[in-house]
Amino acid sequence: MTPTNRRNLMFRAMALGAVTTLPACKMTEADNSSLTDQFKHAMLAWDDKVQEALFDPHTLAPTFRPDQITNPPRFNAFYDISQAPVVDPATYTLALGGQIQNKTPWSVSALNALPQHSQITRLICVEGWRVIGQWSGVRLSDFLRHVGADLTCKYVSFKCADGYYSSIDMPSALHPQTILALNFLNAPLTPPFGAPVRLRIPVKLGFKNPKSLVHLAVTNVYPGGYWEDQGYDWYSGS
Ligand SMILES: Nc1nc2c(c(=O)[nH]1)N[C@H]1C(S)=C(S)[C@@H](COP(=O)(O)O)O[C@H]1N2
Ligand SMILES: [Mo]
Repeated sequence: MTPTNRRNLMFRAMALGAVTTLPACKMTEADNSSLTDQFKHAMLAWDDKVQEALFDPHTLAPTFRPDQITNPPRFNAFYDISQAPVVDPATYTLALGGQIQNKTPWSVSALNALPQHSQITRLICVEGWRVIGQWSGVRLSDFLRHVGADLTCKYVSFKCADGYYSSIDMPSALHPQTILALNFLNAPLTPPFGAPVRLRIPVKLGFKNPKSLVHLAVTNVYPGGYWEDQGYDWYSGS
C-alpha cells in the first residue's frame, strides 16, 4: 500500500465514521427540528464532499467467482415482496429526461441490442446484509453517450415503477461497473428484483440501486432520493 493509498483510506475511514454515527433510518420528529439534526445534515454534506473527492473512477469494486453467488437472492424494498410491481416487458419503455439530446424512450429489446456487460459483484444493504449476484446489461456510460447525454452535468436521476427514486453523481454513473441491468444469472430480471431494467452500481450501497426503472434523467438540479430525503447519506459509496 502506497502512502497516498493509506492517507486516502484514513480520510475515507473518517468520512465513513461520520456516517455511522447517524441513525440508519426514520428520524424522530424531535430530531427533525433540533440543532443536532442541522449538525447531522452539515456533517452529511461535508461527508459527501469528502467521499466524492476520494472517489477514483478507475478503481473497481470487488468481483467474485460464480460459486460465491447468493442463491436464492435476497429481496428488499420499502414494502413486502408480494407488493412488488409487475411491469410487462413487452410494452415497457424507459423514458428519458433532462440534458439528453435524443429522448426517444427505450424498449427492452432496444436495450438488449446494445453491447452487454456481465459481472459478479456484491450488493450491500444498510440493514446489515450483503448478497453476491451476477448481473448483466448495458454500461450506463455507453448508454449515456449513445443518447447524447451532457456528461458535464452533476447528476443522473432515476424513477421507478413503485414510486421509488434515487440519484447518483456523474463520475459514479460513468464508472465501468455501473450498468442498466437486464439479467440476473443470464435470465431476464424477475419483478421483485427489478424487472425489466434496474440500476446495478457496485460502487454504491444497495439503496442506490433502483429497481424497475421507468425514467432516467441527466440534470444539475439535485434530485435526492426516497431514503436520501429521509436522512440517508446521498453519496453512499460502498
Ligand atoms: N424500485 C425500488 N428499488 C429499490 C428499492 C425499492 O424499495 N424500490 N430498495 C432498494 C434497497 S434498500 C436495496 S438494499 C436494494 C435491494 O435489491 P434486491 O431486492 O435485488 O436485493 O434495492 C434498492 N432498490
Ligand atoms: Mo437497502
